[in-house]
Amino acid sequence: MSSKSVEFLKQKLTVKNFDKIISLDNEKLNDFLAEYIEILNPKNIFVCDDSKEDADLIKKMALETGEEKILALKNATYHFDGINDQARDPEHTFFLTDSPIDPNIATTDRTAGLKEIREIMKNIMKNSTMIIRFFSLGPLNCDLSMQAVQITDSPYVSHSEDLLYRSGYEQFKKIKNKSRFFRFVHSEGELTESLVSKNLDKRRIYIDLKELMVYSANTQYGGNTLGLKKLAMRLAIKLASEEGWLCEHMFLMGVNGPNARKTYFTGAFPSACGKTSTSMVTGENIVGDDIVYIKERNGKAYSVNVERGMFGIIDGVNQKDDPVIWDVLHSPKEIIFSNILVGPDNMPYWTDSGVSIPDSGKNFSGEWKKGKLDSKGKPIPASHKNARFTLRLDYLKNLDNNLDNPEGVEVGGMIYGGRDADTTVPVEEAFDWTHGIVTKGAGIESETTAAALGKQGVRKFNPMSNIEFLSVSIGKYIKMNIDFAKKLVKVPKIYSVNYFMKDDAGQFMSDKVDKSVWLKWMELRVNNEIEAIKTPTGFIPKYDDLRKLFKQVLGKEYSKELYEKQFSFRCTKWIEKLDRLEKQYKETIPDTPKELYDEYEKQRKRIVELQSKKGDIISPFEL
Ligand code: SPV
Ligand code: MN
Repeated sequence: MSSKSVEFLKQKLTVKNFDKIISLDNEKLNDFLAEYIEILNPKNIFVCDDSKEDADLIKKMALETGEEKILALKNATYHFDGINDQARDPEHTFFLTDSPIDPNIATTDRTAGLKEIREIMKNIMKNSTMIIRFFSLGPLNCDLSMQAVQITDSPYVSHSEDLLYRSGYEQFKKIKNKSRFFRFVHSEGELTESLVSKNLDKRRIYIDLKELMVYSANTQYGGNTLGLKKLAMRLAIKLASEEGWLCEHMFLMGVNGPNARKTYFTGAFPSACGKTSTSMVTGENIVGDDIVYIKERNGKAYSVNVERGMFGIIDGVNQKDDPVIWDVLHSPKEIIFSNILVGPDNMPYWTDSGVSIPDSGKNFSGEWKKGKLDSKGKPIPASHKNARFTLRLDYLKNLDNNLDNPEGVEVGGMIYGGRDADTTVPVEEAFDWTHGIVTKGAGIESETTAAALGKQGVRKFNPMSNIEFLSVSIGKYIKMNIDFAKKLVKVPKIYSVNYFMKDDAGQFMSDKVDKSVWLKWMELRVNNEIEAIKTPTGFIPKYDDLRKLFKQVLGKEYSKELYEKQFSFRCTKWIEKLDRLEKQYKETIPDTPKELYDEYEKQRKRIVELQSKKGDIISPFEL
């Protein structure tokens, strides 16, 4: 096959592009490119290396095709996805497998799926330019990183990936196992006059685990198209399960402790539940906000940010709560705004920014005026709830200096968050690793949000916030998390946080900025500097420690009353949570590890015992 592939590539590529491919000296790559050039049949082909010149060409293409347009903000552009292409599309995202993975994971027959997607993709690039580009997932020259190649006909996708990922053309030459790399094929398909994907009925995202390859067609939204993001994540989880490491839907950040100490935390939160804003908190250092690889080295857990940029939700970003992002979004930096409102002044606007929004402009629905209705008669918001900003992390003044460290950073703690109005306290430490993984990680339930198509506000179980991206069965995935610590001498501590607890009047009990205090508390705990109170579900802060931290970190008085409200133990609510989770695991996850049921049973016993002694809702002062 290979010499034939080389011949074919020679015919199809310009001398310069051909040389770029041949210099990579990778037969599998040659065969892959030859096969897909034949199927996709592009009008032009452009092979992009690590040079600034090539990256600039992609940006120019995005403007020339009109997929991105300039704003009145220097260096920033905007892009719209179609009105029905605003989020990840779980209904058309499938793993191609011959045998099912798990009742909760959508699969489709591999042979039929491949046939279908190849038909959909046949000649799909006949009027466009194919961009071939290489990336490194994770720092360069790092044993945790993975290499990848992306084919796309969308300069917007390629430009976004340029901001979000480390360019990896030269790294690709250094791959040791020449067949171990990820491959992504994307086409936005035919576009409408407004330059959005037209054939949404043929929108497909197909993941082929056997070949470590992903196909995505007739869509533009980043979560469906940026191969390196959630598509690569699914491939990585599979590979990690075979090789004994972890790929998690987690931020990575350094929390600054006393005497210039820094402790690194990873954090898993379902989409739109405060993950990005936690990783960006004032006074701490962000390494990444979405995806990490974690690996054991010398008995310790090391982690890297797979990305080097952010594809963040812009809805609600305001000057007071998100000062660092706010500054960048208003500075002459290379930023792509997507699905925001473009006002008559050609500036970007979004909901809940603290700035008043113009009554008219352009948005994902076309020309927009306040009161405009969609086809179902519902008002179209000025900016979409899932509108995003795409930018490089090195624009941020709170960026950690270890982002590109090929060693990664040592993980001190892991945090699991959710969106829970009535059960779990703002912050709590697990008793140990296994307890943490099964009750906190595998116990995440969250109200659904706008990051995926479908109904919002429904409580859904979401182990490690990773359920949408799992490529191995949930039981196996939980087990691989449990087992990971067996290799460790120094085991990270595990925490849960919940920013969404409401009081009887339906008001949130904590302030957005309070997360800083919870982080500082966890930092002190990881380093064994303070004591805590034991509850049936873990360790919670002592009032005096929090009072001091609120004063130090936020200059706030923290009252005993608020502490009591926030940290009271709610027996019935917790028993109900355990009931729901146990039912879920028993009924839908046949390979749930025994450790999970054992921990749930012990937890239940502890709660029932406490309830019989002290009643249903117990003040932390009585624990
Ligand atoms: C998320 O929704 O978790 C994101 C954005 O990080 S997406 O790329 O759509 O997955
Ligand atoms: Mn995410």
